[in-house]
Amino acid sequence: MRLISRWQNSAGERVRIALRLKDLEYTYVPVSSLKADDYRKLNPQELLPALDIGGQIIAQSSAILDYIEETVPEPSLLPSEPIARAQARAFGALVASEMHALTVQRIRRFLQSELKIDDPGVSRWVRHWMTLGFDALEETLEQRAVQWPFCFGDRPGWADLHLIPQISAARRLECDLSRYPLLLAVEQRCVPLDAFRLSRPEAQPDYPDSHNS
Ligand SMILES: N[C@@H](CCC(=O)N[C@@H](CS)C(=O)NCC(=O)O)C(=O)O
Repeated sequence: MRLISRWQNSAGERVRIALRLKDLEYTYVPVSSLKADDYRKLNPQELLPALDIGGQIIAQSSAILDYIEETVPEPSLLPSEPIARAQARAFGALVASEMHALTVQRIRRFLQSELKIDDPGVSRWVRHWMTLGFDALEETLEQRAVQWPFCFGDRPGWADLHLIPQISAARRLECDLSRYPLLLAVEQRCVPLDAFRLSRPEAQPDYPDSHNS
């Protein structure tokens, strides 16, 4: 399996974490090592990540995560109890569809360059969608039937692998996260774990040297 990604690719980080939680070996292929045309031929959506399984490409992190979960069911990324299972999926969907998709770099660029929205306006856009999302995520954790150490269980899974990259993205975009003690407590538990630590942007081979200085 080859995972085509980029160091600062939140959707790719979700997949990197999932692969490591399941102890699956994969080759990390920085998109910068491919010609733009070659990547477009592999993945017409041109977004990252893409999973290459012997020449067959799966795009979209949610589809990749489903594929991984279906083909390697154990250890499962999802709770076994159906309601908690659906809630973990809903938590991930909130992050991917209602937060990340609205604040990702190409959306911000479009607001700036096509709609001529100034920097404070773009920051306001980002903070709006991040705040709505994080408020709902925090309240979701408050309302859980059981106050597990991770989002939906005693070990990290689907919800956590969506949450952690989104928290990092929010910090890069200077969002205030101090109002989210439950989310930050989950982050504290995830960060030292190998699956999360080794999936961080700075642990990727294409992480630019300039960021180390
Ligand atoms: N819905 C997509 C989102 C993918 C996405 O927006 N990826 C961004 C980065 S997180 C991207 O490809 N940006 C272009 C780039 O990094 O070159 C998924 O979950 O895979």
